[in-house]
Amino acid sequence: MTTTQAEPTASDSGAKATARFKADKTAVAGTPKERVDLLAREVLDAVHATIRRHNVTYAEYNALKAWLISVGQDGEWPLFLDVWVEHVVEEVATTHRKGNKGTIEGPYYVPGSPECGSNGTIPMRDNESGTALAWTGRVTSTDGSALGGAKVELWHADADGLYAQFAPGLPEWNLRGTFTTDDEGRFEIRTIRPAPYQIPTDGACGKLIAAAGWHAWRPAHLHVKVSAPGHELLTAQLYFPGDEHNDDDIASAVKPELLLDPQAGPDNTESVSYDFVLDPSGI
Ligand code: MBD
Ligand code: FE
Repeated sequence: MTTTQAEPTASDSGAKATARFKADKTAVAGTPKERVDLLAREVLDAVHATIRRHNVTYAEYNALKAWLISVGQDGEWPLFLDVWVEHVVEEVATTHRKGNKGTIEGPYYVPGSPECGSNGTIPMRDNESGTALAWTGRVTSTDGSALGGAKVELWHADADGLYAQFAPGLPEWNLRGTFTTDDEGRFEIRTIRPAPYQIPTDGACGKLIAAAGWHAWRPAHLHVKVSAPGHELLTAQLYFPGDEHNDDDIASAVKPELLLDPQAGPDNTESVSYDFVLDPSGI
């Protein structure tokens, strides 16, 4: 299979993220009326204050209305929210943690990726391009005890910045796998280094980026979900030192604790060590 495919489009990556979200998550019924009242009112108050402070015109109001309509039509609400809002939700949800820092999930997680054991290679094409990356690590609890049987779900873009199941032309589970730690909590993963990632620019989010003069880049990143019985699920991303977008990630999801320290090996290979510490749940 060839890796040279059309650029990911809004109707592919963005809208597919909407379908994925609907398949996995449903709106929670039963949010207390007082809470909805409080939050909706404060968000509207903030909008009103911005309009007054900057004398927003009818032309600008109609531009906003047209743009909001197009976000839905392009299926880009998950993309919009995960890029510009989720990082603050993640921040307030995890302030109590003593273990690993996490960061946002983003729009491209798919549950149920193939099992790869404690020492394995993530599903990839025979001719997968990119630097080979060998990652060893260990999952422990905050008290230092090993977490055997912990799951490390890994998903990431390929060397062209494309995600399987969202961009066209990739095998279903390409660069998506579930690893399970051994009795000492250890895992060994072989994958490739992903490329920096540009969010789709041909839909509503791209229109906002262009209209505001922003850029569309995220630094290269590996997504993980790490889970073990009796522990809080850790959702994180790992980054590579020196990436020009580590300091201006459009999704504001980089933290210094999430930077890898890969060591170059022979023949376009790298090795890296990165461990996870999970917080016990229910405290
Ligand atoms: C991504 O790959 C991503 O991680 C986020 C947060 C938003 C868009 C695309
Ligand atoms: Fe991503």
